[in-house]
Amino acid sequence: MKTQTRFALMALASGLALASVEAQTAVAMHGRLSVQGNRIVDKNGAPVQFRGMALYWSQWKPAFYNAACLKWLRDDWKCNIIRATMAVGSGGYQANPDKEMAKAKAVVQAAIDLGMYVVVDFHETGNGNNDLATSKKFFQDLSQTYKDIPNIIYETWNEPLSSHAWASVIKPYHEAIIPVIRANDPENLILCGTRSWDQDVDEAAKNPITSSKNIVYTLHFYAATHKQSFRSKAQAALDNGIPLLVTEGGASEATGNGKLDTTEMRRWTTFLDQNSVSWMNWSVADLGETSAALKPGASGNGGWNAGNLSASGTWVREEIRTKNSAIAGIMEMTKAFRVDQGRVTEVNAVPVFSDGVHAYDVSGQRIRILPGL
Ligand code: IDC
Repeated sequence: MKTQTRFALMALASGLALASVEAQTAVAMHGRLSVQGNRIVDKNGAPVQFRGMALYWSQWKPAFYNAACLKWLRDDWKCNIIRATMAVGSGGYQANPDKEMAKAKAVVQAAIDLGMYVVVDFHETGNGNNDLATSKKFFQDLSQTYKDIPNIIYETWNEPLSSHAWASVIKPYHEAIIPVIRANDPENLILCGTRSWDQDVDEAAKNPITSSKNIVYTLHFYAATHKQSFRSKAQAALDNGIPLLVTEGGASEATGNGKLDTTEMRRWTTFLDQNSVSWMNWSVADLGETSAALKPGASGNGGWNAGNLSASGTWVREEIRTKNSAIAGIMEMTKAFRVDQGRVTEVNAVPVFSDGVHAYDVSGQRIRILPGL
């Protein structure tokens, strides 16, 4: 989907080159995702990395499950991916299937309209395998409804515990849910949770799921608790050939509260960038806890000012905005026209990075934007 942004730039570095650029959303640019080796790639086979936010538990913070909130996260935070964290127990989908599914669908529809990727998470902490019928019903409904759109990514079990064995409990659970999704949706990514709250990705890599393509493994980290040894496990998993995606990552302690460790968080985001691992931050909520991006009382519809953001929210917004804006420059390139000695030629996909003010060519050389051209 195109937005109204149109600008032109002159590449001083390469003589008389003129490019006209039209903005595109992440999904318009990258389309259907798939897995190649340990990377997620786009419709053209190019590795991609997305950054965004995880919404908080759906039954406790439903105010954020709407299009206005997502639009603000896309336009102000520059998020290109979002996670609907669909509570199962604790008054979630098990007790109120229609009510909770309606929230999931509101978020997916908003993501479709806004050209964002959307992870729908079966937010069972612990006992995802206890009620297979509920889980199958959830994913049958979603995959039947959204089988034709590239935006959706299914997350089958938020966090298995350390007491669940990968080989005999977790992997068989995923292998039971995957065919339910695949009967409707043969292509879109399926994220599979790993042992010990999505930390033992190295174990999954040694015994991966082979019954379907486009399987990605979930990694969670809370930087004030999980440090280098957890990154080493993630590196081992990647080295063993499986792709990872972080559906919850943040600078707080594992409780979601406690210390905010932005030094360790920086180490994590550097690691994720080096390995093209997409991530979402926990969480979009207006709570007093450290991991909540918003201070109590912030609107459910976005429009947040600096005073609405917590210390975590301030840091994470800056990180997502800065890094996704560089990508947005590439995403915005649909057509380029080169003018050389009076001759105009159309060229394809000239890679140009933009921070919204300046544009840069691939070598990092600054290119001047000429407004109005
Ligand atoms: C936490 C919330 C907290 C809530 C708790 C309930 O931040 O307000 O009281 O759930 O269990 C996870 C879970 C995620 C947790 C988060 C922080 O997936 O539900 O949210 N966390 O503890 N895994 C590791 C950390």
